[in-house]
Amino acid sequence: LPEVPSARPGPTAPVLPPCPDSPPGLGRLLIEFTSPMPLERVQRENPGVLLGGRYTPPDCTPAQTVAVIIPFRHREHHLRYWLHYLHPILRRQRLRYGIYVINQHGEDTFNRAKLLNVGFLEALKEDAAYDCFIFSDVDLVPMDDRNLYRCGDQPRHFAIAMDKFGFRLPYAGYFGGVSGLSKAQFLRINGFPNEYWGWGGEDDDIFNRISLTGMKISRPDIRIGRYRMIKHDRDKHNEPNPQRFTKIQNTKLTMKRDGIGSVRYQVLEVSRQPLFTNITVDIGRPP
Ligand code: UDH
Repeated sequence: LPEVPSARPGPTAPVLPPCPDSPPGLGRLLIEFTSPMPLERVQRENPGVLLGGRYTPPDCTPAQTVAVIIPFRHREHHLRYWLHYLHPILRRQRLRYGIYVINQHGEDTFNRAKLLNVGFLEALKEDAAYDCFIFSDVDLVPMDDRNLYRCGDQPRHFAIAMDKFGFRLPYAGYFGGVSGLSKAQFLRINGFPNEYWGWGGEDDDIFNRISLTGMKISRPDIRIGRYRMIKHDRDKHNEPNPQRFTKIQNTKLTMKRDGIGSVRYQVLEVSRQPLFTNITVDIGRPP
């Protein structure tokens, strides 16, 4: 009888170990915003990042897939510093991630929280595997990469000790700057409000939503949650919203009808850049 060739295992994908809970080599960072930062340099420094700003650790399997969502308009100069610092940080943190810049089209009043809602939905259209969403202002860079950009069993507030607030939490219910929610946590609060036009209040509304649904904010150690903010003047068309004080009194009533379930917008362009995905969107204007 002819010898039956033994089944030889074909080239299978190697099974990678899980990524470490506490990745090695993390700590304090020196952050400054004075060196020139051309985009070509940032691209050169990050060859492992794939088109659209996607990255997967080559040697371990991460527990989560993280979409980083940035509300944006006319801050190209800040974005270059953000990408320069954050790509290596997220890489060292052994994350599988993608970067989404949600660019508000036109010159009507800015609406940060609505842009973040758009980012949540559009990132999921790009990759249904996203299960953790980090919402970051474009001008905030962590000073310590032990501040892990991951989701946990409660919504996470990362930017708790900013230089502009003297490295302290400005008030106990502060949830601004950089925050993170799992997909389930985000849906549980019906996402973010769409009706905060102009500066302020939307982060307090999000804090209220979290409290009202029985969740608690988790925060890093105050020595680790330190941030530098890129100094800037007040933007045009993002004036402080005078309605914010009354609106945040009413979250309990408004959160059911205003949120991820009711967001209306039109995507004008999705463009996959080497270090991020840019989504330009028409979100309308205040009534
Ligand atoms: N953003 C833009 N473009 C805008 C407005 C806001 O991209 O025109 C985004 C950006 O990601 C920014 C975030 O929204 O980081 C938050 O807006 P902000 O930086 O204006 O809010 P912040 O509280 O500053 O950081 C308030 C104005 C400070 C003026 C200080 C003058 N010395």
